[in-house]
Amino acid sequence: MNAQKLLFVFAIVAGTILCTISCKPKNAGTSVKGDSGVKGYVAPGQYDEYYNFVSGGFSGQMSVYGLPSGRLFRVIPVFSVDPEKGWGYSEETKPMLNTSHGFVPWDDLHHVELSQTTGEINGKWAFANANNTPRLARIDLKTFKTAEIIELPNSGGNHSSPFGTENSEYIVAGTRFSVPADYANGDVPIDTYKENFKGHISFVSVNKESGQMDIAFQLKTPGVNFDLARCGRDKSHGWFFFSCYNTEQANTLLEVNASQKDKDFIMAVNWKKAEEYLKAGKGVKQKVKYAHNVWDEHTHTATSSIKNEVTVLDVSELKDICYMIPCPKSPHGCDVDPTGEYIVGSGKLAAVIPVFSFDKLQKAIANKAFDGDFQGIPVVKYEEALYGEVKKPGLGPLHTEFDGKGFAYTSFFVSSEVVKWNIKDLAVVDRVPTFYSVGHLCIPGGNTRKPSPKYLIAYNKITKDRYLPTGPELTQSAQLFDISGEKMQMILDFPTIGEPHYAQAAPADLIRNNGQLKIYPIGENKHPRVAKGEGESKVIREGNQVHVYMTAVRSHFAPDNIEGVRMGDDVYFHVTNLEQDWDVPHGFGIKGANNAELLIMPGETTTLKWNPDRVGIFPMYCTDFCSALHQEMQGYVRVSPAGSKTALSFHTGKSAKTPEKPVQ
Ligand code: K7E
Ligand code: CUA
Repeated sequence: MNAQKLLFVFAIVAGTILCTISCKPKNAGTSVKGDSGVKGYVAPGQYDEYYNFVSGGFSGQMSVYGLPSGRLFRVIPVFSVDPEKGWGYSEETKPMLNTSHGFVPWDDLHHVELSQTTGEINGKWAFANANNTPRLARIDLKTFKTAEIIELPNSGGNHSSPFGTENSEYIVAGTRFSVPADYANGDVPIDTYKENFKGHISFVSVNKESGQMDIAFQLKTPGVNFDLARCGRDKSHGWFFFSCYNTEQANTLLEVNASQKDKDFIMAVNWKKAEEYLKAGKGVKQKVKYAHNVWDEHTHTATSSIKNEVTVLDVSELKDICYMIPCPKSPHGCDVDPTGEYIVGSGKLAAVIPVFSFDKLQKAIANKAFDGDFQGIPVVKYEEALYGEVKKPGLGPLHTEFDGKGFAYTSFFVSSEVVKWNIKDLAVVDRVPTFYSVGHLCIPGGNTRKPSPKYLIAYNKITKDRYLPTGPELTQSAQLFDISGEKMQMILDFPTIGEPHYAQAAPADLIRNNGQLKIYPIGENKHPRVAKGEGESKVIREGNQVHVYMTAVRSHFAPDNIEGVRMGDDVYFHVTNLEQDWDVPHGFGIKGANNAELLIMPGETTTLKWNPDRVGIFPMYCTDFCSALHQEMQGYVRVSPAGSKTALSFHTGKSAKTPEKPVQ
């Protein structure tokens, strides 16, 4: 079938499916059968079994749910500003969103990767990708805060990311858009894609103790679109597998032009070999520019530095790093089973799911069973790497997870279903509908050596008739299935934040016992503008900057009356929360601030910058209901005209006419 015909058939099938789901299916309301909903029930006061870390898509954030309840615990701000928590608004957090393009307050977060040791989740960190302005984030699971963000040079659309190796030696990030490298001349005609557009894959090292990231090296590849990736594990540890589409190297109307070939590729990368070349000095240092932003737990402050160099290995020159495995037809998901032997490619437009064998691939490479090359990269013969094909699995396969009991579960976007199949004989053994158009799946540990095969969650793009409508946009959703038996059984359905793509889950105890931080000890607060007690609170003027060293404790601020601020001043409220009890944040907001609130954790100092825009009295108050007298936790700032003689004064509890503290 030629490509156009196939696309046409695809469109008809997709159309038919959309028609059928536009009216409420007869059994949609009863898809949770009998008492199966009880399995998802977590009684009030009971803890969930798993933490579920879910990507927020175009919200740019990561959300944390409990499983099996589906209760939302927290939205962790990552790549987007979050006024609720002051993320990207406070002076301390602004540097986290710095890039070589300046402050970028939004991104598109698709994938979550939990750190691993010997192929098992270790509960330390969660990594996430920014698609739009290519970045990687590391979230510290002790604090549930974004601890680090590193920008990726030479990249566009950081989609094939972040995928980790078995010991989180590297978090790997492949570019979706190939583009002229940052170190090459980018002012070229767009239709010179084939010559001038290159792919770059970043291997970002992760310090085992601190988690600190660093771009160890990049692989320069021919221009294609890298879509998704997985590391090899166990026997295939040392390898990485990337799905590629647009191997046609089209630069316009990809819908048609990137669907020409019957097979695109899965690129197999021998990263241990790449490490050898790196050691042997085969890397070329290239001039680039990227931001590296790090959060300091002692100062509660981020710093951003711009780096200028990256080491690049060219895979068309260094012959034995990369191999192309043909894979039908615009593959999206690329997943490796818990044994490391089977590599599953999910061609969005393919009628089969090819399963490749790592052992066969190694033999094929040793025997040079190649079908020529793709711009210098050997193309392994399809049959020589193929273990077998899952026949007629469904329409539009996207992503596969594993249960560690010999079964794979693949999502089908077009036919809206999850299909369970046997990895050995490739027979489909079960299928269940999702409502509707499922993207990623998650089984806790489903990408590790040891999955826990109890639940599977499907993340759906379209919910149509499932929930109360909310204007032109309807919520996306997650659906929970019990997979402990032979047949999958839906037990819960809940809406999600933003658009969920990939998610991972970890046993609750693993995260709870990772040394979770409950408070920041005030004695260890190294913030340069901390006030460690009310006696240290003060207001000082440095030229046109006014620095307020403010403390917050139930239920007042010190100081809570400030006079002598003038038009044209930059006022910095450095608020230290003196509380040392778990879960007693205070908030801080002031009228007219072109900014957000602060939400200050116990023991922490956080800064809000404010430029008063008019003369008068400005109320400020605590935004987080902290005590019975929370509503009394408030104060005033008096703003006088520029050049006013009003002396700087401040206090809590005494008359403004007699400042209790000397003016500095
Ligand atoms: Cu399939 Cu961006 Cu992982 Cu979404 S991607 S579904
Ligand atoms: Cu402090 Cu409300």
